[in-house]
Amino acid sequence: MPDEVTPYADPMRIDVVTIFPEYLQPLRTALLGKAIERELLSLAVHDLRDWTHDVHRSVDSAPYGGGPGMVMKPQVWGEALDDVCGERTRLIVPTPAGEPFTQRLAQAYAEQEHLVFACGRYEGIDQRVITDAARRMPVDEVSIGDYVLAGGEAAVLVMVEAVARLLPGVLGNPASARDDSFASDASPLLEGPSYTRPEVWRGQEVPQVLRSGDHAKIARFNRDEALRRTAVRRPDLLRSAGAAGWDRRDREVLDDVSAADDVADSVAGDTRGRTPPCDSDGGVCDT
Ligand code: JAH
Repeated sequence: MPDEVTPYADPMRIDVVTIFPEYLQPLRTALLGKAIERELLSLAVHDLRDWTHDVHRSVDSAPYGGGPGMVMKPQVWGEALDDVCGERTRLIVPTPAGEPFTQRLAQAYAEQEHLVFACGRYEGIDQRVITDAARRMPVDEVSIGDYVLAGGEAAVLVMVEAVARLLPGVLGNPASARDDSFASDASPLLEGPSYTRPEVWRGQEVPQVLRSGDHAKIARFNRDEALRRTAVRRPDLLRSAGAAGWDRRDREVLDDVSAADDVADSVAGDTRGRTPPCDSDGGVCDT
């Protein structure tokens, strides 16, 4: 009979190699902490400097070809990965030059037995480390977005959280993971807004339809809001969805957003469905 410390299956194993092991401690908090406690996931964080041999425990050196910054040494990383990786490892290296991390990739990772994350710092890791590891195991260089961090650690926090919540038994309610806006089979729209009690808060009412109990109307309202929000914030998602799946009402809502957009193009100060900025003088005009 399953109880709270009985795993659903063999727990996934995650190893992280970093020069800042304490940076990964948040992974033992909240949902992930509970998953580890319940043995749905086992996590080990390693200090890369444990694989150095010199008195200075040095992990970096100047780049061939010149240029700013330092590059992480291949010998130290090579030995670390030899020890930490196994027969069934998938190695993940966060880098701004990587393939985009998406919900699809999170789902693929959630099906693996063993993930190893290698956190670079400085200008990154000597490329031969990645090439060498790829002789023995699948290796992904992955980016969580188009910005530069000081190292891969924060990206690992993001990816491990995205993966862990997909593991069987981790979420209280298994429907929550399925219904996410980026779940592979869901319609590729952003989620619309959510509301809870009270009905009126600081002068703002919860939309009447959500209190009507008319489930068909509520579903249509939620879809309209999702379409509008996606058109304004992520028009790229609508283009990749393709018009094939739109019903008549979808097209009305989307035409409406583009019509509003055309008007807005000629009006100063328009916010086009984005949240308007706060009006610090309370709307009083000084002219
Ligand atoms: C920066 C090593 N896609 C976000 C991201 C991921 C990793 C890094 N930067 C941004 C990074 C310096 C060294 C990795």
